[in-house]
Amino acid sequence: MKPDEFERKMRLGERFHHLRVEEDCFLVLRVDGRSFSRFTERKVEKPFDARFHDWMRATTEALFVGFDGIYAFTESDEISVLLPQQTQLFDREVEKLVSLSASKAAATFSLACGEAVDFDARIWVGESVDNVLDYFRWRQDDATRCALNGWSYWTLRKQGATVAAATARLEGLTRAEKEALLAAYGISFAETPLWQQTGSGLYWNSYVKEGFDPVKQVATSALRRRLAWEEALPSGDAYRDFLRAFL
Ligand SMILES: Nc1nc2c(ncn2[C@@H]2O[C@H](COP(=O)(O)OP(=O)(O)OP(=O)(O)O)[C@@H](O)[C@H]2O)c(=O)[nH]1
Ligand SMILES: [Mg+2]
Repeated sequence: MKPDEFERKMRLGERFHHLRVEEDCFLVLRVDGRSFSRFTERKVEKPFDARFHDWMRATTEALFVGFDGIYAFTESDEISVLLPQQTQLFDREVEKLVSLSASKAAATFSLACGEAVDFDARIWVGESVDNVLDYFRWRQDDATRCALNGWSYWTLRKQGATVAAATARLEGLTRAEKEALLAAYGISFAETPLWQQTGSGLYWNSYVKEGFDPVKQVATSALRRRLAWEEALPSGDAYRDFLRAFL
């Protein structure tokens, strides 16, 4: 077999390499820590740990900058990064976007926490601004649900309940019932830190940098951007209004 023919035949096995995200669609990369229930149980404070949150923030920043995002959101062990609608990053190739975002997240988090961890990654595709607003509302709802579950579960465990007993006690409880359970132990869910309840957002903040040109002896000004965190995100419709500014 000629070398060219052999090369072509072998390339046929790279079946998914031609997959690309359609043009004009919004693209969100979402990474999620692998087996972090075990990792966090062994390594960090329950139900939430500020150090763990710092590691997630460092990972979010690395992804946001590395993939040139326009907005990023993190809650629990997951991160979503919204890319510009017209991004041509990696030619919009699915394999590149997924593998490199997982590897960037794993490398950054591992260096931050001092232990090797894994992240999985996926792509969410949205066709309209409304779609994207719904996406982030969806992930924020997940943050609230996970925070309430985490607080309820670890409150019971800290009172001496076994894994099975705490899980069984929470099975089928509504949101209001879980909040009532916490209240019975003197915890007001509404007063827990907002970054736990509604997640944290990262975006670019533009500002004017004033300077002085010593050659021309004139004052100068340049538009610069810096990273800005919002740790007290609004929720519901107010969150949609907040997000519209980035779209
Ligand atoms: N103790 C503690 N746990 C946290 C914190 N943030 C997230 N977690 C835990 O991280 C886990 C994330 O959930 P999942 O992603 O569904 O679980 P997972 O074990 O990572 O499973 P896979 O993602 O499917 O691999 C939950 O068990 C959370 O309670 C934190 O600040 N402290
Ligand atoms: Mg996970």
